[in-house]
Amino acid sequence: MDETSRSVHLEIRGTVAIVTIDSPPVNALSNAVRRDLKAVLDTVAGRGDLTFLVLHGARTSFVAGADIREMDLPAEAPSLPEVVQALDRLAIPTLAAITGACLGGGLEIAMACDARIATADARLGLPETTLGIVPGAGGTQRLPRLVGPRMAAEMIGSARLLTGAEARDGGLVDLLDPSPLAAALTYGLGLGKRRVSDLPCMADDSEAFAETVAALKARHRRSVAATTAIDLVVASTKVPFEEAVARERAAFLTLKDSDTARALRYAFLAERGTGAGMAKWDMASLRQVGVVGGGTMGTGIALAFGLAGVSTTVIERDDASCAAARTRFADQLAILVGKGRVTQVRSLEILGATEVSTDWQALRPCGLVVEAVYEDAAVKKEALAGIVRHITDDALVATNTSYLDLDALAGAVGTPSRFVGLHFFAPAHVMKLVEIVPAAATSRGTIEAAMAIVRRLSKTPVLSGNREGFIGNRIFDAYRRHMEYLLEDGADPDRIDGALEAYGFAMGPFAVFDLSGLDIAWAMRKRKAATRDPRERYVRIADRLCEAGDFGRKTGQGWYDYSGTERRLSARAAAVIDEERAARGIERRPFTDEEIVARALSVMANEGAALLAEGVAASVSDIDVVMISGYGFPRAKGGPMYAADRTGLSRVVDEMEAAIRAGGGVGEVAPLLRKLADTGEPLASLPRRAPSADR
Ligand code: T1G
Repeated sequence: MDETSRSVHLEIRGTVAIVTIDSPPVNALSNAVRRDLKAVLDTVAGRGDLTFLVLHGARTSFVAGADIREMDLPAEAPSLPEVVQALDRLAIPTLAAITGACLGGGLEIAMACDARIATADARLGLPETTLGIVPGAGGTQRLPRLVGPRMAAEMIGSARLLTGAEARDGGLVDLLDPSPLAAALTYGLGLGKRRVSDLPCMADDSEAFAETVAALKARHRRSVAATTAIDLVVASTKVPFEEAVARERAAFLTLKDSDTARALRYAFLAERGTGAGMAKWDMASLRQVGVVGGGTMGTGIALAFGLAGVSTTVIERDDASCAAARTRFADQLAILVGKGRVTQVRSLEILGATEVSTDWQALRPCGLVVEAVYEDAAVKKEALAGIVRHITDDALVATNTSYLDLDALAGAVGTPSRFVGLHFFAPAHVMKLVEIVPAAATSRGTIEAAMAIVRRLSKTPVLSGNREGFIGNRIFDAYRRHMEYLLEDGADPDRIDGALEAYGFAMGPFAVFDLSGLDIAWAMRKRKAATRDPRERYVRIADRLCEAGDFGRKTGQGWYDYSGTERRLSARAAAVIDEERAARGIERRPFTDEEIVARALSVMANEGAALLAEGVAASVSDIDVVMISGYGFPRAKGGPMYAADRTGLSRVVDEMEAAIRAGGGVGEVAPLLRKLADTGEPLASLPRRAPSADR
């Protein structure tokens, strides 16, 4: 007997019901899947001849959770709790056979079964809080009944995923098997009913539990979703199942429609949409990668490949530089081991797969070579010319650069169609963002390969036109300038940083300058001094700090003084700020947090609109991804373009006009921004297009 619906199949094999969820790419619980699954469960419930049911996912995933693409739309019946309830109430034993992702609503379904069999490398967890919501179909109540409230609070509060093996150790999975479906069919006959919802709540009055809860809530105090979820797990130790599930559902429904949850869903999809329309590239040719230059960036890039399981060869100029590169690489890896991000065994494998050498012949087997020498066009050209002499004709060549002109470098690569810019952010093995910058001659195939390779590194690739600053640094530079105007006009660095950090930035701009080194931007300003618009307001404070040798953290002092435990405005910075205000006859005025944030956001959105009009950025969402994944913009606010749409573009334009006045009248409101503000259309209405900017 075989009943088939579109996204969920029911096969009756003898007396066993095999239910297959089949909805590419990851079996998310869309309206259609919920409807079809409920129909199948109703069919099963109506039959008296079945002995047990096995639920599994087609292809590589079990179920990746609720369908994030549908969560902004009105919910359609049946709801996930209704589906979960139908599964929970079946009279026959039920088993979940789990491979791949079993996340969110997927795990809630698996926990509504009587037993779970998984592969050792399956991924199980409730990551809802990363989307600004709490589990909405019993997850906060069933998980603590299986793994205990302490572990459940930690898993849900921190959105921690477990491997199948860890889940078995924790009690979430009953059995590991490389073929869970086959195992389920074998073991199902002996299985009795064991509804998780019928298990008693595990009261826990221990001090350890109270401490865990308090520590978790403190750690996640900025996330309403996380603190609410932790409270719901605590409720599981005290409140009957039905009542607690009703509370959970109410919290889920409220949070689902919050601004934060909407922004986080947008960010999730924006990050995955950066390569929209690009063909898939076959990674098979990428068994080995070369990196020329074993400095901080080069070793970081090599480590990023090592972490992704790709062997690398790092080329340095002499034995001493090789030794230094090896030490740098090993030190960065050791930090990851220390933090528990990489096991000792894995770190030895990575070290074994990384060669550091002076022999350029070693680049021969590489499918890609990344040039990561000093950021200077002449030095880079020489390195690129050296690379092409030693590689095969089909190998790709990349340059790691943050501002150089790709077309100027492309001449050094004999066949520039295989050449592309990759702008990694430091530390390259940690930061998610990589800007992909084609030269005019770069082929589409090379761009597609670069996008795929960066994804393989579990990073987020964003395509940028070849224009000074690419996407991120162009926006950051405008942001820096305008924050310096606010500074000179009266808002001290700690005021500005405090306002932006309260908004959600990982770090305010002045703290970022101190971290990356004031000398870097100083050198850039000197380089550009000759071409700067003489009418542009120029704030000299940072230059004066540099002249005094204060480069930020690396010299112990910059905008802030790092001699104590707390961040304190440096005495020199305070004095220079006062002197410069006085020298320019500026009457200091106060700024509210709202004014500071509004200024920062409008400047970013304005520069973003200019980048779109110039064809440097392909889409509004790409710009948001750059700022979130490379510049610490709060994910929960969706990015500067998303935030501008929420604010309303007319207000953003008004604020930008004020910013331009503060900058001495230089610059303009991006015409695209003004046009949209006039017509009332949002930035989000702009279509994606291919970036095409030439210098
Ligand atoms: N909904 C819709 N699409 C999804 C999706 C989802 N949940 N998960 C993945 N996709 C799409 C993604 O957009 C991409 O599409 C493709 O799948 C591959 O994803 C009630 C409410 C599953 C580990 O938070 O963590 O359940 O670009 O590029 O690196 O309590 O995606 O190919 O068109 O990321 O192999 C909770 C989110 C939901 C899981 C796969 N679930 N997903 O990673 O590929 S809330 C999650 C992931 C919930 C209930 C609540 C990962 C992955 P396209 P990918 P990957």
